[in-house]
Amino acid sequence: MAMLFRLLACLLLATPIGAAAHDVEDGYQLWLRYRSATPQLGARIASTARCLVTAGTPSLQLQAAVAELRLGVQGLSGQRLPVARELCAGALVLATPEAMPALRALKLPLQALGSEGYLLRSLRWRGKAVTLIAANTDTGLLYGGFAWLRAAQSGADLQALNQQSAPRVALRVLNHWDNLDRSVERGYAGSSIWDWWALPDMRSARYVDYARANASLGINGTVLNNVNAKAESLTAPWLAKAAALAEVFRPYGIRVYLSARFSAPMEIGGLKSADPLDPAVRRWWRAKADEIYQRIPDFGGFLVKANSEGQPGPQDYGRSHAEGANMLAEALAPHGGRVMWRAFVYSPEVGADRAQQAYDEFKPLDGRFASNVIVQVKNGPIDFQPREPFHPLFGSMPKTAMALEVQLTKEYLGFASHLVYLGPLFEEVLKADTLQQGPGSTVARVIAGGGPAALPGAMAGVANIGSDRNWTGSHFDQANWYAFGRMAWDPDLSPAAVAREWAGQTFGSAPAALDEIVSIMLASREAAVDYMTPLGLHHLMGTGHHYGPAPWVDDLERADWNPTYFHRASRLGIGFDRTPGGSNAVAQYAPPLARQFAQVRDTPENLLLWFHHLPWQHRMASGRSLWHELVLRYDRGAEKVTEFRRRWEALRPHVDAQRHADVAAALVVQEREARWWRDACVAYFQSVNGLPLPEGTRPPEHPLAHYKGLRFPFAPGHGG
Ligand code: BDP
Repeated sequence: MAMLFRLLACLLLATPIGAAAHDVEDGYQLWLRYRSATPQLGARIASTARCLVTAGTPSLQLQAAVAELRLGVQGLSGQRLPVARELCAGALVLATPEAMPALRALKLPLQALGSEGYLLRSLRWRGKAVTLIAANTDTGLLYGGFAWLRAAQSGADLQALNQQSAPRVALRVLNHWDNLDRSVERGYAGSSIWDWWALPDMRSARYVDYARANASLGINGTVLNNVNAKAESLTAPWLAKAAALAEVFRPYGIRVYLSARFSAPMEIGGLKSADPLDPAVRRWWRAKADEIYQRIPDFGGFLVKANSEGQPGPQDYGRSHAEGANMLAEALAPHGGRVMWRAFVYSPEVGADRAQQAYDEFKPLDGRFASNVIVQVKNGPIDFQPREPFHPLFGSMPKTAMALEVQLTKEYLGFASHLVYLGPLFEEVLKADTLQQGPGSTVARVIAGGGPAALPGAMAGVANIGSDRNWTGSHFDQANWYAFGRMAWDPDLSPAAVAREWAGQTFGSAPAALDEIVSIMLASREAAVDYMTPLGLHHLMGTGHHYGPAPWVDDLERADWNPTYFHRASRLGIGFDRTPGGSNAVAQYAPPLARQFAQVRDTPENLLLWFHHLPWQHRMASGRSLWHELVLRYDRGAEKVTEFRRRWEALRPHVDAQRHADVAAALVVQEREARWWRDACVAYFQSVNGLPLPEGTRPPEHPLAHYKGLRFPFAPGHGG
């Protein structure tokens, strides 16, 4: 019996997405469950997918598209989708003009689709009603196939389709912070999905499902290893492992990249230096690039963290970031590879304001980077906080290709257990108008690249994926992977629309339940800001692991690692003065924004204490004092989570039992931790200002000493 049970468990665990695992709702299938909400919907889908017509020699990408459509249609309608050479009524036709020259006669706007875009159109062709999925390349067809499946699942009228879409951002790349021992820096979803030890010989079926999930969103690149990189990842045995993964991902339009350690020529090349101007070092990197491309012909390139948090870099030799990046760019250029050079740096000496340092170092280098270098900038000037203003480098380097880096793994937003949907955070930064090149120079425009210099652009997401059965450690964190991919493809998509798409495919619930799920998701990020760092506060998290609140910490090795450095609370007031009277970080923004942020009354309240140091008695727009407002926000955030928990409970009849229970359990944790955040921060700030709590406010559950005494030596994601 036990044996049988184990056998059954093995079979279930090995079931790929979309296969006959329909009765298991454990989150493994992500948004690719392919189940119809109603038999009517299934029948409608079947009537528009009676046969699948392709032309030409099927490339790997076309084969992947065909396999996915067959899997999807079978799942959604219960009908097989036969592949045919001749048109049938209700055909799905997958075609590029090259493979099917007859397509040209239809005069479709294919030019605008570029090499990855697609077009879906219901039309009559040769007397038959068909659905055309057209693109210029087979990768475009793959994306088009996924778009058709998405339309089918969201109840679109499949007989009147007329969509066309091309990615606005050229490179849409996941960054895995995965170590070679399979631990994951800031990973909260188990260990690395890359079973490095078993690779290259053993290739988990999961790699294919990973690639399918990414391709369904248009993600076209993945950096396999941690930015805090080990040189070993560039040695032959590790390149063989990377090559095996590249082979699995190729049919899905995904290129593999590696994080490169700047000092690798010394560590694995036996050289005495890694100076980017040393000819021997340059030769070494050129040979290394040649070796990589021999194994991985479509290798994407290197991601580099240099001279940041102790990592080696060009400044160790008195060279600039541009000189360092250009050396690697030169090695990759003959093969069409790129360097993603991170701007997350802060100098070894503690300067006036950590928020200013990346701009100070990189802005003067504009125009000095090789054309295949992309400078990768975090969304805000500090570090993936619940809320930051956009990074002032966006728009400030018009001659440089730029990437926006966001963090899907929620290091500063409650790890995997807090339900925090990041769509609104992505939107906030993407839509932020830098005003640097006149009105409308939004961050989205900057990373869309193009312009006279024809720069490429990119968006990178620090992955939240691990070996957990549900991939991301919690069901709702899948939505952050989803939103990253969809919004990198089209930064104009609204977080609400994306949430709805995701929830519809993931839970397949009835519309009323979907409204409720989406509404919780949309409120969740603001709730987290409120219970963690309201009104522009930032970096109040516990030391090292960043788990929970520790606003009192003031004794770290570097002053600018201390929460007290960031909030600057005293008996008199709170906040970081970044106006001309303070650090003058505001001057890094375009003049109208610099002026706006310099004035208390013009600064958005949600960034108030980011830019200003204010007395506790400062009058807020609500008429309340700053102190009262702060406590109120903390209360509001914590109460919101209690409300989410209640609302989720009411959704029980509409969500399958296991996933409902999983989310409910996580919400209990989130509710407890939101209160902990609120109580610890209120207790601490009160100990600093000595003011009474606003009338009717609940006192913290424990004295401050209790919160200060909490230790979490084994918190996840923090290698030490
Ligand atoms: C910080 C993380 C650290 C990363 C660093 C980075 O705490 O683990 O290495 O960002 O982005 O937020 O390089």
